[in-house]
Amino acid sequence: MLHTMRWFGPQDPVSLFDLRQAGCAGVVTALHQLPVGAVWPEADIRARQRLIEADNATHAPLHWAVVESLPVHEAIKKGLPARDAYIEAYQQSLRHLAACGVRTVCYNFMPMLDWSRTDLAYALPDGSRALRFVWQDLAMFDLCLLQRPGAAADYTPAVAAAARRQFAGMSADAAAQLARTVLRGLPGAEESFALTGFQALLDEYAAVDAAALREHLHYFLRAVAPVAQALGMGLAIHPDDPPFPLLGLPRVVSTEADLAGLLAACDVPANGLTFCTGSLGVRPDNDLAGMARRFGPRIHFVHLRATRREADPRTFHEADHLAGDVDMYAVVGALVREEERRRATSAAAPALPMRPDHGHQMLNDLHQPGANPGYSAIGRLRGLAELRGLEYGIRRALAEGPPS
Ligand code: DNO
Ligand code: MN
Repeated sequence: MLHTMRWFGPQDPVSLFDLRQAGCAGVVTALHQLPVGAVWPEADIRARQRLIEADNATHAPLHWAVVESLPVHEAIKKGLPARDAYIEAYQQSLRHLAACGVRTVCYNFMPMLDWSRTDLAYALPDGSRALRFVWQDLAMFDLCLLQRPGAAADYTPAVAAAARRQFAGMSADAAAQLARTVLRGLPGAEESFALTGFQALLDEYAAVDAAALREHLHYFLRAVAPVAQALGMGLAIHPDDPPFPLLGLPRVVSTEADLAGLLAACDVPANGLTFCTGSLGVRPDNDLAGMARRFGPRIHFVHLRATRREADPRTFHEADHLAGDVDMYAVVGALVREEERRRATSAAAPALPMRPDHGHQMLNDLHQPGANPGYSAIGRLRGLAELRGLEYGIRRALAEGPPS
């Protein structure tokens, strides 16, 4: 696989040399400075490429392997009349990226919120810190802070009662922190919100149920995937994170059936997946290794990360890369076999780009505030090192049989 990490651009406290030293050959980045919906000018894409390649003559070479993300405008998700202009802009950005040789594009189709957590510094037994999602904390935000009409129907009476009790004993600071964590938008999310006015934005989705959102996704795919196909690109939709509806907003990229449906909606190889094990793995009904096998040819990009489900329903934290609920041995095995299948078809088939999705805050990074939650250097370096070792072992065992 092509080993990559996400880089948030010149503002990222993690440097391109950090990525090199972690063993990356590819960089995953986006033009975060441009507003959602704008055409990405070719000159801006080339400028970012020059930054990435600036030290290539004298050091281990890096290249821009994957765009994450080319964000989809809310008008497209809502199916508004303005969507066609935004779709044209999207197609134009794809043309510009292809002209620069950047051919893999990750995006997601989650309404309003990108990935969501309720705790960004959950202490693990070894003293490192992880991202965590606690369903009862989301209920507390929803019922007590946002006070969304109709919210009570989304929680069991027991969860709702426990959330209200917990909220009654909570300090104003802790409540404000929870609201910031849910609304601020995590790294890579292009939008963040304030509590005031948030309900009005949610109301704009009142008419968009899961069936409508799915229809809007398929409409988008039928418009952009053929363009990507003609340009020799791979579009890679990122699954919902977490893979269930939040705050009354529908989510339609959560299950194997969802993925099969969106691939069938425009059945060209360019219409493909970001196979994010951490997102999909939160649902016990997602058979990850089987999905990696069944969707193999349509996987254009891989996020490897393990989540650990906790006792309370829908609650999980990000575990060590090889130690969560995800059977990483089986998943990486399926992906290595998929890569070999591609190479058998064409010797020039490019390596499948993968990144260690997130990592824990650990070692020196615990004392260095400022890194993006989930995206500090050392935890991701550890994750990548473990995953590279796993991949190496699987490859040798496949080629040579087990060691004697
Ligand atoms: C979560 C992360 C997300 C992801 C975006 C893709 O698993 O990988 O930030 O990058 O949702 O659009
Ligand atoms: Mn991911």
